[in-house]
Amino acid sequence: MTKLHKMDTPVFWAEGHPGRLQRDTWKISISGLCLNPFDITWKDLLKMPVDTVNARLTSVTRWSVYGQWSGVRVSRILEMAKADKEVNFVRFWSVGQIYDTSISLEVANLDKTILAYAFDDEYLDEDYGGPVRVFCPYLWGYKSAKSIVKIELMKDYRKGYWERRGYTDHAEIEEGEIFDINSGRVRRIPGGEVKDFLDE
Ligand SMILES: Nc1nc2c(c(=O)[nH]1)N[C@H]1C(S)=C(S)[C@@H](COP(=O)(O)O)O[C@H]1N2
Ligand SMILES: [Mo]
Repeated sequence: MTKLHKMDTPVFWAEGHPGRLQRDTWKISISGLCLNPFDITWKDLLKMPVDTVNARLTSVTRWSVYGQWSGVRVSRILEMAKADKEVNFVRFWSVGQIYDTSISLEVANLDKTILAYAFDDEYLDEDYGGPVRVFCPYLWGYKSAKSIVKIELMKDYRKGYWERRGYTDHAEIEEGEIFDINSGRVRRIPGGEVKDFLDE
């Protein structure tokens, strides 16, 4: 059992659980408005410098989990793709390509926005978006698409799975109460990336 399981972190698969996925043959295609579209494999990702982020995944359904996420910064991938000047949004597609979500290029390029493959030094399993998922602590969790197979560079915004169903396009984390998985307590968050609690 991984740490995320032990802490009883919710497992969200709105489109249905994908079942077993193979790390060794995992491949993410980077396409859209760029000079150098390419595929990146699990092995390629592991050869890149490791970017480690100590931060929280916080769901609009009012829970938040803290830990050490590691992987590769999305900005490194965008640099390799040589994005065109007109790119404004980055769209992430999950396995099966039913679930997608997009973030602004600006947020995609922030340091803590990563393609994550591990949590607290354990590889992510399928429940939590392995082999590779987006981890973006700045925004509500629905922007952190799991089990990524495709990254698309776009000029114009497209609503994703949850945005079409009414969640905001910007996904800014709002002040209010959340259940903190790490402490097992309900706590108040200030809004924006969750770093501290208001009741500390
Ligand atoms: N493919 C896919 N990615 C997804 C989701 C989903 O339903 N399917 N749910 C999102 C939401 S709403 C949240 S809060 C987080 C939850 O991550 P977890 O299931 O690993 O806890 O994943 C996000 N990524
Ligand atoms: Mo969520």
